[in-house]
Amino acid sequence: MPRIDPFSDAVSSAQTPCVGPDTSPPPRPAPTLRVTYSSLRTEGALGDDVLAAIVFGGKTHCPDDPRCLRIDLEPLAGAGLSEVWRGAGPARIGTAGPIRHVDDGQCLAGWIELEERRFGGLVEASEAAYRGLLQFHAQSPFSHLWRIWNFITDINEGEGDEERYKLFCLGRARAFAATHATSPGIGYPAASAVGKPKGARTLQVCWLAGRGPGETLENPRQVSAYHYPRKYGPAAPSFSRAMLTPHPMLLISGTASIAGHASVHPGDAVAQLEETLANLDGLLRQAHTRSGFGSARLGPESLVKVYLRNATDAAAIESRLRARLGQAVPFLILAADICRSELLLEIEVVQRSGEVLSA
Ligand code: 3EB
Repeated sequence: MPRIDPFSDAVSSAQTPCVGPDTSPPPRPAPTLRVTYSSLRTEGALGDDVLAAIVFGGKTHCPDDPRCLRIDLEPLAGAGLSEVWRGAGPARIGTAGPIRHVDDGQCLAGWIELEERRFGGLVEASEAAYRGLLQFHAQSPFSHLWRIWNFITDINEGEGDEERYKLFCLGRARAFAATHATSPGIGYPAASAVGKPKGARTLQVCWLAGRGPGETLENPRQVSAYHYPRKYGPAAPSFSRAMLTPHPMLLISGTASIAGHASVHPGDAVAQLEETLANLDGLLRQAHTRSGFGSARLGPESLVKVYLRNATDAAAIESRLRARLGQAVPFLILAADICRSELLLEIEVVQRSGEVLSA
């Protein structure tokens, strides 16, 4: 199979800003995107500033509201907490074919769920989902894709190039390659891609986009995912390590125990946690020194979500993370499979505030 690297000629530097076809300057005042882990009360409506409320697992209450989305990953810590994204309000709700979206005039939350069998397989479903969302955003005022979450059933099933994560990557890369022809220079968003351990083969893709460009960041400790060598699959993963939005808010991609491009500490979840935290530190330092963002550390400004393969590791991971972050920092641990079978966990972070120190 030919290798697909749609941006090999377009993105010469990891710090290339994410620039889409809409070149108008970001509107003033700055958008007020916020995110919290909150308990959604059983009664009462969501506030009109809520863009999206993501409910995890089968037991947590999900209000009957089109802005709510259930993700079938069971919480192992932080049960009952939902991820609530708020904008400037009031939220406007819309659909475009299979895409559901909510915006506040500045930022947009969108999602799409596709049944794989209706597309003939995961490559095709993945390509369809990404073609759909990329085309939607090419015509939308929210032309800058900042952050994408991918939820894939049985992500480690299949051998070699047929492993389902690699099939997903191939479909995604094809869609980016096709769209690249019409939107040169669009940078890869930050992303997470994790496995749903049970349930129907429905590909769920959720995202955040904005009117203004973000700045992509790469991790000095890691090879950029879009430059991973061939042995990890026929198409390298299409994502950036982090996206600094104009708010400013740093959206850090799912980060795992990968040094360079190799998985390290196989079989040892605690060692993988330490390596992952070192990777997160590397990214936060990069955001601080290169872009003047934030305090360069995990702390009260951080919103932390752990995807954990084995529930038996939850207690050890929770206590070490609690010791590292302190009592005040909320975090979620969700039971999920990780894209490489030897990886036991993946952590994503939203670094919410932080001053911009340089202009
Ligand atoms: C990694 O660093 C771990 O394919 O969208 C993390 C975040 C990972 C996003 C994706 C994959 C993705 O390669 C896996």
